[in-house]
Amino acid sequence: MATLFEKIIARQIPATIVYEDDETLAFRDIHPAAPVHILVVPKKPIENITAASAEDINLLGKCLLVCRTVAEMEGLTDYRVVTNNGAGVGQSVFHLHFHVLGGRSFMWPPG
Ligand code: DGP
Repeated sequence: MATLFEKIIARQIPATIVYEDDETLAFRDIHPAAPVHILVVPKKPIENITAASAEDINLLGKCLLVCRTVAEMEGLTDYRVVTNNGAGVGQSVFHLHFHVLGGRSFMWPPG
């Protein structure tokens, strides 16, 4: 069954899309945890980092550079990039995504 993010990629569910190219999509998180909270996803349906394979190496790098692109588009110089890998650490949508968070200060380590 298609995940929520596959449906957003396919335009079956609306989202506020801020960036798209042939391999990735970036859209605003519906429950923002910061003034800027954007999700960067590969269009390829990879569940998470654990499920990625060696052939995904360029795509994973591309996703990180898209995180930088959207952060720059939002005027951020300092920002956090997070991926939750597995339900035990908070992954709720099983389509790989990178949270780009900014516009406020953050604690380290995260709670
Ligand atoms: P995670 O918990 O790491 O799997 O993050 C999933 C994120 O997806 C969470 O921050 C909320 C966001 N989200 C859930 N449903 C929707 C939706 O329908 N639209 C958008 N734009 N974001 C969603």
